[in-house]
Amino acid sequence: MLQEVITTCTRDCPNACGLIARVEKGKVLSLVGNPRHPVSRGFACRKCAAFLKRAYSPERILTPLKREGAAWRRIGWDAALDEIAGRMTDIRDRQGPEAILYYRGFAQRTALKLLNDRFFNLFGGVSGTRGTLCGGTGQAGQDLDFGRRISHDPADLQNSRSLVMWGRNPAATNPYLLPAMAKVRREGGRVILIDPVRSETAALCDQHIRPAPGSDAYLAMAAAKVILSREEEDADFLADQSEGFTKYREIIEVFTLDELASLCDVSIAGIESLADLLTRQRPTAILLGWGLHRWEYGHQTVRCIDALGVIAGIIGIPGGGVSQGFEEYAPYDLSWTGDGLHPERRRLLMPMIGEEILTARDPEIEMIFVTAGNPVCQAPNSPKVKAAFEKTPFKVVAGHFLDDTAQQADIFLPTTTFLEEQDVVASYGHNYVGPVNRAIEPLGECRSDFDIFRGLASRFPFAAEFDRPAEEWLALLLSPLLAQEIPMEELRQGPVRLPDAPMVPYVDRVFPTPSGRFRFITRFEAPLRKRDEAYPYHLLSVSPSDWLCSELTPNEQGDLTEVRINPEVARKHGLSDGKPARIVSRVGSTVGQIRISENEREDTVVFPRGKWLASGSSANMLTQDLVSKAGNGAPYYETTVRLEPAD
Ligand SMILES: Nc1nc2c(c(=O)[nH]1)N[C@H]1C(S)=C(S)[C@@H](COP(=O)(O)OP(=O)(O)OC[C@H]3O[C@@H](n4cnc5c(=O)[nH]c(N)nc54)[C@H](O)[C@@H]3O)O[C@H]1N2
Ligand SMILES: Nc1nc2c(c(=O)[nH]1)N[C@H]1C(S)=C(S)[C@@H](COP(=O)(O)OP(=O)(O)OC[C@H]3O[C@@H](n4cnc5c(=O)[nH]c(N)nc54)[C@H](O)[C@@H]3O)O[C@H]1N2
Ligand SMILES: [Mo]
Repeated sequence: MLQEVITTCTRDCPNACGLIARVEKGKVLSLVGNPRHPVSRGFACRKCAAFLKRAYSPERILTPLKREGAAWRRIGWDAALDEIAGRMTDIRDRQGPEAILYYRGFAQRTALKLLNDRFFNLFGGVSGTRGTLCGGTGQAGQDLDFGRRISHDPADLQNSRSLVMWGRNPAATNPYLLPAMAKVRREGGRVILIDPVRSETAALCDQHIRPAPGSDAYLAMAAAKVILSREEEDADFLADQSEGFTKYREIIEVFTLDELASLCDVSIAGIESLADLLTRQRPTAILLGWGLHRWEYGHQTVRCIDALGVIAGIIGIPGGGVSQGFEEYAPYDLSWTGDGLHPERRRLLMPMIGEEILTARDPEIEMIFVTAGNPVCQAPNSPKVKAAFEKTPFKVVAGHFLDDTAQQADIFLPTTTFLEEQDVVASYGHNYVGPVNRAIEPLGECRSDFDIFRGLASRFPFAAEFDRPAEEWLALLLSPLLAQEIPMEELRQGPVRLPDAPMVPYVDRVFPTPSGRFRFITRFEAPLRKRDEAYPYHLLSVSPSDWLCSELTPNEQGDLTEVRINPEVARKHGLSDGKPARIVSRVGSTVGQIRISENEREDTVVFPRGKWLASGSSANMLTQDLVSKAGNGAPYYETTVRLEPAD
């Protein structure tokens, strides 16, 4: 009998689509969009169909494994958990708990996975991580400006007359935006893409502005300058609801419009078209993507765009706003993570995790426990991260496949996918919490992270502090939501909108800053990007459209990553379309397959991220491990490279 299970995609994507799993005889036959999800509205992307192949892949690991020399040996759960608990106790007794590093990746961010932290806190407070590989930089910028980053609800896009996709590629990464873009255009409004790369989204826009990589702050200043020179700014807002405007104006007065145009490499006409859109096709919604974050001064870029939004008068109005992302942990009572059980423990910087592990002292890192991440492949400077893992005596990795990080493990623990889990998930791309209902029993011997940590906790004196059924934990974690008269049964049946989330933030134009006003950026540091003649091209290691982060199977590592370059660049280095090329940075080198494209800039190499080191075609073999100036983000795109033919 065919059974339909309502669930939600929990993968690392802002869409968090409502899904229906069609199940027969304990097997998911198809995963389709849930038409009753107000944001994804029945849509499910092709990565979703591919996910079934992933979940049922013959390469998926379904039993715990223990490394023996170069080989893996199957072991039972009890043996695996006993050994982990024993090693942890020994390390804590000799070196203290901070000799253990817990690394929680981004692959899956459901409610119950917050309890992973609870386990480590009950154990004694191990070393954690700080900062992020994803969106921290821009968020830091918006927190400075608005007091707290709050985005417009996606439903508010129906009020927009024009849109700016700024460093965002929804055609690949966020499909719920596509109908909104189409609607604006149908109704005579324009959609502008701002991206140094000719992304999949470009074809869905009216105009593509291609600034020099990392130069958007100048573009935003230039558009603001045009609006101010035309005296089309929102003068009331500037006078009554903002602070720092005079200082900000001094920053932009330093440059002439021509200088700004040259700094961002956008024509005056291009700059004017952006200013026109903002002031003459109001309201405009500016949607910031994650590409903007991956720069050392990404927070300044975002702050300059926020300033442009204020000057254009699109803040606090329906259909407007400078929106960026949502709080995926907003619905929960975070005290259950147990972060308050100890004085603040050591936290290693995620963007420099290799360096941080290698240089950690008092105590040194003796053990790493990884869940839901593949840092050897996805964190900057893979060679260094790999060296750090190799140097660490004991590693446990919980995941689905033997990826680059799992290959470093001494013990590999096989985890369930969301099809096999009972949980809930919020989104970093909208305001709904969605149910994760178990569609099938765990495959093989797989266990959810929750069951893994519950099993581990049962081996320690604090077992009782962890030992509750999942549903009970969910009720505790979700207590802020349940307190608002949203019963758990309702949440099991379909997505629920967070009642406190505004449709339009800052409508009263009062901001959660100390003064209650919007804060303009008042000091601008020009990024010092000296052209490195030996490595002249910016490596833009963007999100791939065909897969998610590093979620590929070993089988899918065969083809080289397709690397897009301009014909002039190809000519200069003797590279041909379809042929392999070696890409070299100051960190390392890797190989890709050249795709020559008229539409790419002459100063970029576009290299989709995610293929494993094992493929020989992996972006982070090249990237420098730096940290952004605000928000502890990972400025992947500061890395520059050179190209040479490869055979
Ligand atoms: N198919 C697919 N979907 C995904 C992911 C995936 O791997 N594959 N990853 C998920 C994750 S983890 C995230 S964080 C999101 C990311 O979602 P997006 O932000 O939409 O995607 P990115 O490719 O990270 O970056 C968007 C664009 O920013 C551009 N960019 C880079 N530098 C600059 C710059 O200096 N200025 C401007 N204006 N643009 C710039 C890039 O060229 C890129 O096209 O997507 C999620 N969805
Ligand atoms: N060069 C370059 N690198 C980048 C970026 C870039 O723009 N350029 N972007 C960065 C961004 S935005 C992000 S978010 C990061 C993402 O990087 P990571 O946080 O490392 O995430 P994934 O690659 O998604 O991790 C995938 C692994 O998680 C495991 N996994 C999946 N679900 C679960 C689960 O429920 N439990 C457990 N225990 N394991 C699970 C699977 O085994 C899978 O192999 O990558 C970053 N890396
Ligand atoms: Mo991300």
